[in-house]
Order: sequence, then C-alpha cells, then structure tokens
Amino acid sequence: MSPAEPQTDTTYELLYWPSIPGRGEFVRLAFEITGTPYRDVSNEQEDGVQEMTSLISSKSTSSSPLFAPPLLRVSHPGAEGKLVIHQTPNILIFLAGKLGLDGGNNEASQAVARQIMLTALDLNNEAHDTHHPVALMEYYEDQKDEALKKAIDFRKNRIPKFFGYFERALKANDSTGHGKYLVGDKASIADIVVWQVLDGLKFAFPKEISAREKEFPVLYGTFYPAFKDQAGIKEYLASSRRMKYSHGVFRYYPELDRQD
Ligand SMILES: N[C@@H](CCC(=O)N[C@@H](CS)C(=O)NCC(=O)O)C(=O)O
Repeated sequence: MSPAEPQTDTTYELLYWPSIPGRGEFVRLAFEITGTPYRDVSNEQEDGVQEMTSLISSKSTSSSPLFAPPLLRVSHPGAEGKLVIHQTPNILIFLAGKLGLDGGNNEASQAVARQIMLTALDLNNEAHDTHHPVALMEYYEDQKDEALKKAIDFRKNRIPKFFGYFERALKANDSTGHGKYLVGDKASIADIVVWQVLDGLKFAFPKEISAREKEFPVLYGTFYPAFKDQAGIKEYLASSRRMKYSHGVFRYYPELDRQD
C-alpha cells in the first residue's frame, strides 16, 4: 500500500561518502521528490563519515553487519534502537512503500517498478566498471588499457541495449504515464533511478549521449526533462544539496567517450 503522505514521525538518515552524488544520490532523490525530511550525515556533520565507517567496521553481533555505503538509518520516536540497512535497491524498496514510490497499489505494477529500477542499477554498475574494469582499489591510470576496451563495448552495445529497454518501458506505459513516468501516473523508484543514471551518463559520456539522444525520443525527449521539472526535484537540482559529479560512479574521462 502507498500512504498518501510520508510518515513524519520517522527520522531518516543517509550515511554515504561526502561531497559526491554516488549511489547515495538515488536515496537523496527519493527523499527530495517526496518532500521527506532527512539528514545527509556525512555532508552535514563534521565527523559524519567516521560515523558511517565505524558502523561498517563494527564487530558487534547484536545487529546484522553492514557491508558498504549507502546506509539508511531509520528511527521512530520512543522506539528502542535504530534500524540500519544497506544495499541501494534494498534501501529504495524499503523507502518506496513508505513514501509512495512503489509504482502503485497492485503487486504487478510494483514488481515492474522494481525490475526497471534494478535494471537501471545494473547500468549504473556497468558505467562504474568502464573506469574500474579490473580492480576497485587501484587507480584508473593503472587499468586504463582495459578501461578503454570496456568503454568501447559499453558505448556501442550496452548503452543502446539498456536505453532501448527503458524506451520500450515508457512506451508500454504511455496511456497512463504519457512518456513522463515509467510505471503508472506518478513518480516511482523506477523513474528516480533511470533518471539519475541518464543524467550521470550525460556527464560521463557527453558525446556518446548527445549522438544517441535522438534514437530514444521518449527517454531523452520527454522523460528526462519532465523528471527534472517535477515538484521537489526542480528545487533540489538548483540547491547546494545537489552535488557535482566528480570522482564517484560517473567520471568524465574524454578518452573513454565517443571519439568522432
Ligand atoms: N551493490 C551495492 C554496492 C555498494 C558499493 O559499491 N558502495 C561503494 C560506494 S558507492 C563503496 O564504498 N564500496 C566499498 C566496497 O565495496 O568495498 C549497493 O548498491 O549499495
């Protein structure tokens, strides 16, 4: 069930790396589009990042361990302890039900919203692998040859395959979504994640995306601008809370972009 209004008695805290949008951005967008108050701990609190890393490295056996950010901490007034969860899709599915971003009131449309969201997160992860195809903890410069190969395949084969799928999903929902929504007639976790990945790809592969935009007229012609214009999102994108892309998932290396 999708509640009409966000629950206001619950406190939500995002714990992520400071100063970059990264995977934390999907969670921020879920809060911003629904007007839900949240704390962005590492960006608002001087020792916020230490709080995040100490939660992840904790050896406590009294709660389930946490593997990697983003983390979501949830507390209710009067309740003992706080729930802390990780995995971006898990966080988004958790929030979707509470904030009315789950794709509607029936199981079928909710499953569709989740599958589109998960597919867009796959694309997000593949975009990351273009600059780190071999080892996460090594510098891009030390895996540049492999990155160049990976980026060619990503641009030529993977981007059009994913974009074709999103375009078809928008067309399949055209009678209710009118090209603006992937599921139903309002924003869901599917729209949030697809939009953020489209936006990140525009930053990371500007020539490739500009050459391809016309191949996907609903995706980049209708959906992309319409999402930016939604209440909550428009204000957020103009605010200082929206951080610039730099060294997160989406990075701009001109040599990885289309060369012609
Ligand atoms: N599948 C996980 C991936 C999490 C992830 O890779 N987090 C990055 C930051 S965006 C990180 O710091 N990872 C540390 C690690 O994997 O060791 C998710 O979507 O949350």
